[in-house]
Amino acid sequence: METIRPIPKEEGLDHSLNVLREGYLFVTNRTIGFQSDIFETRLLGERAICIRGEEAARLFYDRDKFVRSGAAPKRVLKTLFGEDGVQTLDGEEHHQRKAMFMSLMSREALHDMRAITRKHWELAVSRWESEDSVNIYEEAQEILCRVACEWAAVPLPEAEAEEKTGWLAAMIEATAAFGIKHMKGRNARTKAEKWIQELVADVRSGILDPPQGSTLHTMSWHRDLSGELLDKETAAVDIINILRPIVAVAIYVCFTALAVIQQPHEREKLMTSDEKRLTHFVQEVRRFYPFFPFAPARARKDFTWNGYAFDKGVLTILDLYGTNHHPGLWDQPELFKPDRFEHWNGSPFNFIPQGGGDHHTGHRCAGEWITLEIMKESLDFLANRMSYEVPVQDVSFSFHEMPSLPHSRIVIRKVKALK
Ligand code: HEM
Ligand code: MYR
Repeated sequence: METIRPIPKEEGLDHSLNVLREGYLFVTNRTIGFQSDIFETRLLGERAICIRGEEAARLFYDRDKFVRSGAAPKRVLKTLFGEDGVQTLDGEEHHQRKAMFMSLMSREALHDMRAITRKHWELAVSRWESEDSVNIYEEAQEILCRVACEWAAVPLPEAEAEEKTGWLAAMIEATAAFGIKHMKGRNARTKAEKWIQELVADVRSGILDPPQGSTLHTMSWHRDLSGELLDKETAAVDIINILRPIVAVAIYVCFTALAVIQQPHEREKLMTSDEKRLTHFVQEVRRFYPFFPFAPARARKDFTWNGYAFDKGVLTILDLYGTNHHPGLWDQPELFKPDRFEHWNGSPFNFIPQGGGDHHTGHRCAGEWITLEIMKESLDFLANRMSYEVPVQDVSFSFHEMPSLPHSRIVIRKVKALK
């Protein structure tokens, strides 16, 4: 029989406020303090086990051991995820809904995403040539809202682009915020769901006929395990689970711009737009900068892992940021070195900015491949396809802001298209 060892335990009634104070470093700080990649704390009024590292990720994505139902806090469901979306499902229901998402990610669809991204960057850059200064984060959000809608076949009248960008961005920014900012995200979700529900109704009544294979078509006509169409509320939540995160890629675009500015030596290596070099650079952006901090799940049953007891239902938090910076997995994790991806072993559990495990059978991000396409294309523009000046500004970012961003959002001037 396996000997049971106690999980190192943090004293205190509740540490939720520390999550807000320490942000992306909450788990890392304690794993250093305990000298352990597993510890127990209390979050949102209950016991929580926090884990990081490759073996921890392998455990977390074992579907026999963990479920997602009841794991995400209500504030996350009311802003970021939406209710009854794919993130909250388990078992067969999850598998079937996830297959619907993954059917949207064919090689051809990824190619389309790259081409659509290029088109909208080109339009934006030529617009910027006559502007005094450009805020990369804000502009990227609007570019990506147009990209998302075009790729998903969601009609976006020009006059509504700014409004819809604002709704999708507000959901992302509200998740870990309080007060007005949080409420703004909840309201934005209500408005966005209504907008998309009406489109689903229009597709079903024949008023709209989006192309087969597009998000709007696929999700409007998807049938659940019992053979029923998704109710329009759920269809809208999952369509927004495509649109919103594409807008969220603006955060990575902003960090990509920061890396291009701060790493002239690495930028030089991108001069030929070589696909492998672009890939390594954006992989390092995803590893290095803080974005999605951690993922929550609950133990499906009582079990032991490495001698530690997990009780059925216990809230378990996998530290994504901390795994991507684990000193046992990454050489000099606090240095930005794209070339490290030359030798990365491709493990689904050691590099997990968008979750780990398998895209089809687990909860790993459905949009990881399109994220890479958008990022590579955006990087090529930022490094090679336009010239610009970077005025003095505060490009620092904080670990306690979730999501984190360079404080200036990256402002550039005197933009000129190249090539
Ligand atoms: C799930 C991160 C972009 C769609 C996730 C998860 C993370 C994540 C951490 C959860 C993994 C887990 O629960 O174990 C990110 C980041 C992105 C991004 C940092 C960069 C902006 C996208 C894009 C799309 C997308 C572009 C779609 C177009 C989804 C969906 C899920 C998901 C549908 C739920 C998958 C499931 O529960 O099975 N993402 N994501 N994400 N992501 Fe992303
Ligand atoms: C998406 O829109 O799904 C993609 C990424 C959004 C990231 C927002 C990060 C903010 C903090 C999230 C805490 C989540 C805890 C479950």
